[in-house]
Amino acid sequence: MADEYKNFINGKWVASASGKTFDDINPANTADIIGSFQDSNEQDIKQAVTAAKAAFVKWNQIPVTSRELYLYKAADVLNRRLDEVSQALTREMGKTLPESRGEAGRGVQILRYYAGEARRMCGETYPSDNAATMLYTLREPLGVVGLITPWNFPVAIPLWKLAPAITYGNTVVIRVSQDSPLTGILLGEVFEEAGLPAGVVNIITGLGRATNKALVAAEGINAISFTGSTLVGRRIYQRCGELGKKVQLEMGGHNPVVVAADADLDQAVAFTVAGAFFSTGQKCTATRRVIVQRDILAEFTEKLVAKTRDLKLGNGADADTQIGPVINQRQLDRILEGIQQGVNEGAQLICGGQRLNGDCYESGFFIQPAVFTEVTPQMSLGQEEIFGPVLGVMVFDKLDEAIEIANSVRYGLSAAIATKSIKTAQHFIKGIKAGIVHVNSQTAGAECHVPFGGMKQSSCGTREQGNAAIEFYTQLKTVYLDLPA
Ligand code: UN1
Repeated sequence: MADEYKNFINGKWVASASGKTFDDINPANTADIIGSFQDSNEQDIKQAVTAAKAAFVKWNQIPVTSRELYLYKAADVLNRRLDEVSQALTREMGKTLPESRGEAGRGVQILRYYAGEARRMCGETYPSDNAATMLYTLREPLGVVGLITPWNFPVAIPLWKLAPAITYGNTVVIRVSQDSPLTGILLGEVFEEAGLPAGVVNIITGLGRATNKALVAAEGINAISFTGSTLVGRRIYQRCGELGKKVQLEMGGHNPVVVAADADLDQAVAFTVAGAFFSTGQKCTATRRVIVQRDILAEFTEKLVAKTRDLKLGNGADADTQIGPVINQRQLDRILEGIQQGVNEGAQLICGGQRLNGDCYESGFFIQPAVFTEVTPQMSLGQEEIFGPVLGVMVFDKLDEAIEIANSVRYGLSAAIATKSIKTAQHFIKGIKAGIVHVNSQTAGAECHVPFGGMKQSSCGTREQGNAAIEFYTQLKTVYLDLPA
C-alpha cells in the first residue's frame, strides 16, 4: 500500500471531507505509486479559508522582524531537507536530479530573499496642497490569498507565490497540482518544522477543476495568483472578474531564440538545446522556436540536430540522464498530436518526435526530443505552445524580419538572441515583445530577486518575484493626517 498523505490545514494533517483519495505516479515508471493524496472538495477549502482568516488576524500584527525569522527558518529547514525534496520532485515530476536540486535550491533562495522583504513593505510620503497635512501611503496585506500552482516547478512556483504573500502579512490557501502533490506536502512539512503559526500556510491537494473552482469562489479568498495553462487561466480570470477578486496569472509562452549570423554557434546551439529540451521542454519559459539567419541556417541546424540526438533520455533519478519523461499520458498524447499536426502541415520533422518503448522506457512517458525545420509563422508549430520537447526552426534574412516573426504570436513571455553585436542586441531588446529578454543565454530561468512575467497573453496582472511581487500581495492606503483644530 502506498503511503497516504493528508492536507495541511490549520497546522494539522487532515483527511478530506470527501473521503476520497487519488494516486500520484512516477512518470518514468508508472508501476511506481508514490502515494495517495486527498481529493479535496469545497468543504476542505472552506475549512482552510476559515483557518487562514483566523491566522491572518495575528500574523498581520506581529512585527516584520518576527515574520522574517519564520521565513529564514523555513529556508534552513528546506536547505537541510534538500535531498529528500529533490528526490521526491524527480520521482513525481520526472525532471533530472540536478534540475530538482537546482529548483529546491532556488526555493531556499526565494525564502531568504523574501524574509528580508518584510522590512521593505514601504509606503511613500508626499507634499500636500495643505501645508499642515502629512500625506503618505501605507502598504497593507490583502488578507487571505488563494494560490494555484502547476506540476512543473512544484517547489519554486508555490514558494515564489507564498513567500511574498506571507512576508507582507497575508495568509494563504494553496492548491498544489495533482501531478506533483508530494513536493507540495513536503513544503507543508517544512513550514511545520519551521514553527510557522498554524493557519498561515494551508496546503490542499485535489483533482483539478473542482478544487480550483472552489478555491476561486470561496468567500474570504480576496485574491488569486495562478500559474498554469492559458485555458484554465482565462476561466479563472473570468470568474475573478465576476466575483471582484484581484487576480494574477502566469500562463503560456511561445518563446523564440533568434540566432544572428555573427553568433558563436556552439554557444547558441547549447543554450537553444537547453532552453528547448531541459525539463523535457515543460517550462512556460522553454524555447519553442529558433529563428536563424539564412547564411548560417545549414550549419546551425546540423549542430542543433547532432546535439539533440546526443541527449540521454531516461529516469531522472539516474545519474547519466539528461532528459526525463513527460508528466502524464494526457500530456504525452497532446504532444504527439502536436507533432503529428506539424507533420501534416508540411513542417519537416528531422529528428526525434517518437514515443520510446521497450527497455527502461516501457513503463514511462518518454518522447525523443523533436526538431522541425521549415516551420513558418502560419503553421500551428509557429503559433501554438506544445508543452513538451518540440522545437521549430525558422529562417530570416534581416533582423527586423526576425523580430516580426518572433512577435507574431499571441504570447510574450521570454525571448533570447544570440549575437556578438551590441547594436543587434539593443535593436532586439527594443523590438521584442516579451517580459523577459536574454542576450546570449537561454529563454528559461528566473532569478528570484527580479520581476518575472510576460507581455500579451502570457500574463495578466502585475509581475511576480523581486520587488514587483509587492504590487500584487499588498494594497495601498493613502493617509491625510491633519492636526485637530
Ligand atoms: C524557469 O524558467 O526557471 O511555469 C521558471 C513555468 C514558469 C516558470 C519558469 N512559470 O514554467
